[in-house]
Amino acid sequence: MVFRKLPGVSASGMGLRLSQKFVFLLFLSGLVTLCFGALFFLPDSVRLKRIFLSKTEIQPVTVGSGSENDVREHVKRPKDQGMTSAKGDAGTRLKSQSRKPPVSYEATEERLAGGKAQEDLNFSRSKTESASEKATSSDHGAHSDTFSYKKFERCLLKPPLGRNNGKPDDPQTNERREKVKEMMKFAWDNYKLYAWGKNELRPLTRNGHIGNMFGGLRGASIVDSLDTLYIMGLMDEYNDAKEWVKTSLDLNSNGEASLFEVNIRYVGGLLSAYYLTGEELFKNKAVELGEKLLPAFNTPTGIPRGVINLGSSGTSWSWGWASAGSSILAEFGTLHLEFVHLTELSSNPIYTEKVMNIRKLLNKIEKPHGLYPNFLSPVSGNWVQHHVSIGGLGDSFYEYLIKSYLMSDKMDDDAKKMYYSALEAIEANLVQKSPGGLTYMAEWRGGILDHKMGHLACFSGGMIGIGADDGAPEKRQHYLDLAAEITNTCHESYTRSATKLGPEAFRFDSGAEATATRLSDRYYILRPEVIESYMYMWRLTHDPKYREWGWEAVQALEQHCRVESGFSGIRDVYTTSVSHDNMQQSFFLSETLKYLYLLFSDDDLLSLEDWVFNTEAHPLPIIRRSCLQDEATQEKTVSK
Ligand code: DMJ
Repeated sequence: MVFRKLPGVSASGMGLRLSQKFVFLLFLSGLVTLCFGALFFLPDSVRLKRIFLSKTEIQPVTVGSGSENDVREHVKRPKDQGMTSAKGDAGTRLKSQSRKPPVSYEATEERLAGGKAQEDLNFSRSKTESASEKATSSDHGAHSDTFSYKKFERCLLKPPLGRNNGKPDDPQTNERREKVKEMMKFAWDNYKLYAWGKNELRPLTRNGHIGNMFGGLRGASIVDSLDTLYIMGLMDEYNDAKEWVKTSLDLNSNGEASLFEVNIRYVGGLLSAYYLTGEELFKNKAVELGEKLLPAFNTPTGIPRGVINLGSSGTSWSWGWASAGSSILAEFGTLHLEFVHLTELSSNPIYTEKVMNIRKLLNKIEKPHGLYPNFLSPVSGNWVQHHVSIGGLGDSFYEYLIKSYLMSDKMDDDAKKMYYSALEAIEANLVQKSPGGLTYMAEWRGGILDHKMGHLACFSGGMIGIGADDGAPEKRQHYLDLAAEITNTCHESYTRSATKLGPEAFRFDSGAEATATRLSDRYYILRPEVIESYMYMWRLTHDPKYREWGWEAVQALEQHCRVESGFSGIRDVYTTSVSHDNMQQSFFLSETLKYLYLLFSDDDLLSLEDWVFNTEAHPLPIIRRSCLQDEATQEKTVSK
């Protein structure tokens, strides 16, 4: 084909010389390179990246070895990230008489003096990721009004701290309660002295531990302790903790964190602190942090991955050791309580939407023998392995089903159905009786039973107990009995050791009855689960043995775990010449000591009629939707 020369246009085109054309092209290509560079390297370019990259490139899946380390400890980080291991809540009172707080509510108000929330708190709607991710409140039962702390308070059946702060009449019980308070003060003072601002105290070496479970977040022991200090009336300590949160809790960390751990400890701790005190600071931090967790849900199924970068990139990974890039049941199944409250406080439905999506998938998927395996692919939404456990990797998923139901003021029927059918499957497949007559929960590996029970599984006594009232009426006593039997077995795992503290895992085979047979299972890291069950069983039955068992644990902790500068875990519960692990876990302050304190307190301190405890023992209030709406209506009528 012949091109005719256009009049007035030179042979070199647009009247440019060859060298000029070359310089122009060079400039153009430089400009293009610059634009693309900015697109890929600026921190906020993630959304644009999505246009160019496939999802998997944005959210790399780390395929790991599938080792079965306790997910709670998060010992292993994605191998290819080069990470090392880590252990691991005036105005006109409109309330009806029936809901009127008893006299000692003043005690609560005194505590809150100067720190109470305003009558109406204005919450800015949190950012959502994209328009498509926005959902209307009504889609998920989230209320659309801004949250009012006053309304919330009026909907409680009892003052949070009870009459007289839960002080028991019985002098001996009160003495024991005071002892636990002293332990908390001791643990806290040493943390403050040697590890302030770090995540945990190393009591032997008298320094702080940071670890890598919380990304760049710091002060895990502080956030985990806020509510414990507050309910114990350790107000100077609580105020120090609050001040630290205000001035030093930096949420703009760029590190890679466990979604589960950050949620249960930080989000849970901040939410509880807000609901107990009405300090807006805690609410704002909780919502801010909650927002940072959302990118973990950007997977094909909406099942979040276990590890998230808290920085602006929001990338997420699966644990390097989790089979085939899978997500862990106990991790993605332990977000519901906190996320529903994040929606409650922010009026942003996205949090509830995310966890309801998890619920939907789990409800639909086929379950082997009605059981929930521990590993699920966030990509395909299929189970990856058939390992089922009520201990590590599975545990708090079951706990959050029954607690979701209770926290919804018994409105969340799906949670209820899922909980009771899971419990039936557990009873049919996992619950065993030992030759010595001890009831235990075995683990299930594709149909084969492993006759082992982890310390972590000992929370199930309490869980089955609090769910006893809401299953089939004819099964109430059965569930209470089962709860008592499991709690008894866990107590046996303590009494059969030299230190009277329980091992990490105990077995029922090769002649063993509730004892550890492997050296590697003999340690005790200040875990709460056995004491947690004592506390629930005490509240449910008032059988004095539970308080006695709790006192045994206090004495054992004092004797074997208390060191000069704090409390430490021990490496072998079967020898009294103990070797300490040099770690005061933050859950010791958050859970172990709180459950002990509650065990020796009256039942109206954080009454189970008003509160559910998240899996890190942070109390979250039951959401009385009808009362809150009623209060809202009454308030509007009055202000007209
Ligand atoms: C805590 O962080 C939580 O209770 C979690 O659900 C499981 N275990 C540890 C303490 O053992």
